[in-house]
Amino acid sequence: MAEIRVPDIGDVDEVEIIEICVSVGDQVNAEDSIVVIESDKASMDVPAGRVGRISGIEVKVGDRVKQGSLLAQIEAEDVSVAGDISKPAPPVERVAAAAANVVEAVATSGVAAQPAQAVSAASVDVLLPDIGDAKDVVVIELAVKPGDTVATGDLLLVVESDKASMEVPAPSAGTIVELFVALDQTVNAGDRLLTMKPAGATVTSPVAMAADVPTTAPKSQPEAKVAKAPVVDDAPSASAGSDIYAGPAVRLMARELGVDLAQVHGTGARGRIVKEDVQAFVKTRLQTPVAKASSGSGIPALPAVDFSRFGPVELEPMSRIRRAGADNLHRSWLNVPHVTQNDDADVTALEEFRKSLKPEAERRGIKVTPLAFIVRACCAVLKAHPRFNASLDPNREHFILKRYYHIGFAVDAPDGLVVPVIRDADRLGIWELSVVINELADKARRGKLGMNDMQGGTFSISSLGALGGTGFTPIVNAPEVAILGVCKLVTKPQWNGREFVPREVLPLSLSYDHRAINGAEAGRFMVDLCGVLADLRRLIL
Ligand code: CAO
Repeated sequence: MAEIRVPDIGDVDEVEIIEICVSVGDQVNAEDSIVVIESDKASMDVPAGRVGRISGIEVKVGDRVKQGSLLAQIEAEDVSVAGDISKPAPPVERVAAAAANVVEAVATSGVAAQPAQAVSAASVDVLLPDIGDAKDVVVIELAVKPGDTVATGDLLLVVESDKASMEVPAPSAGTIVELFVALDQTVNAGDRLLTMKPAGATVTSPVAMAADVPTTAPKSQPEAKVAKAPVVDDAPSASAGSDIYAGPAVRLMARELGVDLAQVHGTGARGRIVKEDVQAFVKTRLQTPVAKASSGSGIPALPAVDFSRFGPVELEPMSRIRRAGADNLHRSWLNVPHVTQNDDADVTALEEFRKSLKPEAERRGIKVTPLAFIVRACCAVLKAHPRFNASLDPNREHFILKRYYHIGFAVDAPDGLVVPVIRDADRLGIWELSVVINELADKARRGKLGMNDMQGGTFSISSLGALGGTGFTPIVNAPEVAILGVCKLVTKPQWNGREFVPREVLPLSLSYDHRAINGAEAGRFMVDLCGVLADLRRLIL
């Protein structure tokens, strides 16, 4: 039996118990919150500190407690790492003061502060690095466990967003002390993933770390940094942009259930959102009659049909990427007024030229398809028509014209449609473009695209040219404003004024956001694009 006591609370005399997160008999993990305490500056989750079963709770909501006060008892199972949780962490004046400053900085500026220096610096926390604009990525692979030794760069774990997966490597050689994440758990940039002891340091008890003074986790550190639990949650008066008053445990629960905490009414002290509020919110939503539910856009939902009444059916699971793709496409389709403009480009000369490159391409080991030429031509035409290489600002007051040309192209990968991005495509020649397209398509098909491979696109191309078709309506890859669909080139008779002559014709379908682009502008864009594809010499004009 071990005791859980109030850890070092810096220079604060007393704190209030504002939430009790467990009941007697609950099985808990080391990082699970037992209670939430609050001073006049910040609130703080007190973690269990080890794996075990809660055998007693000694406080109730509203109690005022001091550092070292008994909170709960636990029948601990975890005896692998030394540490006595019955003792509060020794007060450390210097760090307590630093931590108080951090809390103050968060409360006044709303900007995440760097953590104070660690007291017991033998262990370091590895945080999830910057993951671009992805949110709530899922841990899909854990490559290490406590006790494992790793070298710098060894794989620690793999996370996956809607679009891509990313490997998190060891920032230094050392020994894994404790994991704070599990498979399928959702994490965000700055979240603590694990603690490791760098080679040459002595092991620190995870419990001792959990009793360290509060601080904030950095939001987007590219590499692992020292940080300590428990994590401070902003007080109600804290930063703009963090109006939600809830502790980490409640936030985790909300993330797992897909609940937007902004919509949840808090019934805890001073309006704090507690677990019961999240549960009540979910219950209410589930009880909303399906027939009355809408898709969120005022569109009546389709009725659920039991198809097995009409014949045998089989359920085939949709991959995560396919589900996410479906959501993105639906969102774009509902938000963007689409218009599609079709045209044919005469690519007879282009095809002659491309075919003439074949021997050299073979020598170089490069496959050159029409796509590289289309990307190159699009860059030239986008420069002449900057609104096609733009986004609308959310207030609809400006076009955000992008002076870089990152061209996304749809790849039909086994797990679903993905759109890798060719960076600065306007600076690449046909050989380079062909290599990059092949590499990205290959990575996409093997499910190896990283977050960076998929971000920052300014215009997209969806080529079904190898398959067929004479035209289709590609869906704009919002927040981009236009996408070019490409179908199979065919030989067609063209009247040259005297006779019909065979020409190689490439069907193109440009879908665009009609809020950003007028029909006449789209018409001019297509005329110019067809002009460049018909005569590549225009690229050097
Ligand atoms: N017309 C006729 N033939 C074409 C063509 C076109 N428009 N585009 C490509 N081809 C030919 C290529 O030249 C190649 O022929 P060879 O094998 O004789 O050299 C063959 O078709 C196969 O090309 P590819 O598909 O390997 O290469 P690509 O550069 O044309 O396209 C990629 C690469 C990744 C875009 C493509 O493989 C792909 O995945 N397309 C599907 C995109 C998709 O799903 N879009 C729908 C998204 S929903 O809007």
